[in-house]
Amino acid sequence: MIYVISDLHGYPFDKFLGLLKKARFADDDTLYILGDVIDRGADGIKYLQWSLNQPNVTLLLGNHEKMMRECDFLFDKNVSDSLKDLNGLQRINLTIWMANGAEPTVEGLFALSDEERTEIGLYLYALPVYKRIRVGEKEYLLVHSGLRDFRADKPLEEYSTDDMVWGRPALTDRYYDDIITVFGHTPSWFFGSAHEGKIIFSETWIDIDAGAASGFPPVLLRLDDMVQFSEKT
Ligand SMILES: [Mn+2]
Repeated sequence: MIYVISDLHGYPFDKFLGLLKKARFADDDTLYILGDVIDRGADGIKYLQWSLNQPNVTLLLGNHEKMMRECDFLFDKNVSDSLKDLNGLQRINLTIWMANGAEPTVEGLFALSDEERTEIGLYLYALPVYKRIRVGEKEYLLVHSGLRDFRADKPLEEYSTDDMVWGRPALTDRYYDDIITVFGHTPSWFFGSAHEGKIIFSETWIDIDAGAASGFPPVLLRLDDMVQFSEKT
């Protein structure tokens, strides 16, 4: 079975494990987390440390992991001990990330050993930006934000990383006719209060960001049969 979830944003890690248990997620199942495990909530670093050790869990790059990566100077103990040494671009990158809820992630990072911090730094650079998968008869494209400036005839390699992690689709947008695009990043409440806390299924895409960053429980979706799991179900 293939499961997808997105935008956990530091959602309590024990609750997340409870969700997997509820779904009877097993070693021969696969979970794709579509980015943004860190920031806003407290447990972001726990997701990074956990997922990098799970052979059947793939974390895709989200814009928050990308911001963290752009602050990789924080992984250098000497720099983190003396933030005054940061150059202009490093200060800008850190300011952007902090303005996007990075405080608990930065605190978590400083609490790690040098080895643990290095391991996470290398992991961030290895995160894939998108995945093409097949589940049963259906083709899926998994990507954090959907595709900015989408054109059906444009090869995926031509989208920049930012097009894939910072896009902001409209409810009326259409992607591929023969591939279902699954993304997060835009919480479903953004498309109107009727969608609050729920996954949105359109004809060509599925938005699985139920809004954990805004207090709505995340929803785990099983692609094989479209069964949903959350705190309530
Ligand atoms: Mn995002």
